[in-house]
Amino acid sequence: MSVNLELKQSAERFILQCYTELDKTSDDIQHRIDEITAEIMDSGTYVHTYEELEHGAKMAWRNSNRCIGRLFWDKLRVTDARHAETAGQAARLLIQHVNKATNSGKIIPTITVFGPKHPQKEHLVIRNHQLIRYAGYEGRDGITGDPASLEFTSLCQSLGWSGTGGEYDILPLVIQQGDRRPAWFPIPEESILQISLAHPHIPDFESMQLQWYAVPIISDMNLEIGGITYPAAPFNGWYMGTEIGSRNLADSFRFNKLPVIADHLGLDRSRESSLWRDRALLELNTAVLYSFKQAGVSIVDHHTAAMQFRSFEDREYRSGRNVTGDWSWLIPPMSPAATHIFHSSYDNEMLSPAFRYKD
Ligand code: HEM
Ligand code: NRG
Repeated sequence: MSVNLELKQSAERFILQCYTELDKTSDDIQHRIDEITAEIMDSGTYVHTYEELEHGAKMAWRNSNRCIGRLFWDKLRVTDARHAETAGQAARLLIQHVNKATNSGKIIPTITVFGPKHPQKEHLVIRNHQLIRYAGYEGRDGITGDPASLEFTSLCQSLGWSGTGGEYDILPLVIQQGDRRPAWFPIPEESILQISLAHPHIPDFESMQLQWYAVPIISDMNLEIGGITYPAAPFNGWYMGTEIGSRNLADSFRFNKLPVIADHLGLDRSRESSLWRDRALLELNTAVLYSFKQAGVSIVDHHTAAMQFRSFEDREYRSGRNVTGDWSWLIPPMSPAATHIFHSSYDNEMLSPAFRYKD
């Protein structure tokens, strides 16, 4: 078989950078590149060692231009799930991911990597956007739950799943092996840590019955390392408060909670210039941070996150690496100009290894 040149070059570039960062000798590097070249000639692809998978996944996080949380890239916990073949085996490993990453609230940044795309073998795909997410239902009097989940919720229902029709129904895991019909698996209730929102000063904030889950676990991106694509590699860190308080619960096309919060606060919604939206946003974000803290669940506010991102930038430059970033995603959706990121500019070149959207 002739060698796949593009794959060989991607592999070489990755091994050189990875092994250099891991302080390997030039002999080690040459030996590994020769080995991979022979393997690609023989089989059309190559298999990462655990060490390469682990460091490659960390590099992909470090290269995530849209992520403000990258200071901790070297602390990622990498679980090798390349042995999983069936949807059932994958579901077990995903529930284990949820449990171990949640860690009773002291969240551990974790990635579980399933088998790569392969010229001869079928691979697994996770159909969920995040492992834990709320369903969305379209009814006669509007949408209940998360409007962002309408399409995926319909898929789940077409597979035989049904929820309660409530505002905060947890969706099942949906896993597809090759071209087969996707299989669904409920996540055990006791595995899903959720936080009811209360406010440190506003009486009866709880009566609005707002809540969110503890751990965001993105499950619909490809992880690419050295030319090898891992189509199922869910990862998590912890939340930045604004993701919940300024977007998920606040966006008019998501849970749209600002009007009901403003009414609870007794604000004047008859004119925009009362800034009722901004006041409601501030109290909602306060409640998110306060409630997660009270529950002992890891979360970061946007000012601290921006300061951590500045430390990341400093440390990367000291290590001789350039920092790439996507300004429009890095700025927090609340008081962006109060962070240094707003006043900086970033090169949005996409480096490899990387997390990439699927087609
Ligand atoms: C995006 C924070 C961990 C990879 C983001 C965003 C935030 C964030 C605020 C923007 C999300 C949005 O606007 O929707 C954090 C925090 C972490 C963390 C506080 C705590 C440790 C991680 C980890 C990985 C990662 C562990 C991967 C190993 C990414 C990627 C995106 C992203 C790929 C872009 C997602 C997309 O394009 O939809 N992160 N992150 N992050 N983060 Fe992180
Ligand atoms: N905005 C999304 C989550 C995107 C990723 N955010 C993180 N990632 N914090 C949401 O559910 O609000 N992470 O890996 O920690």
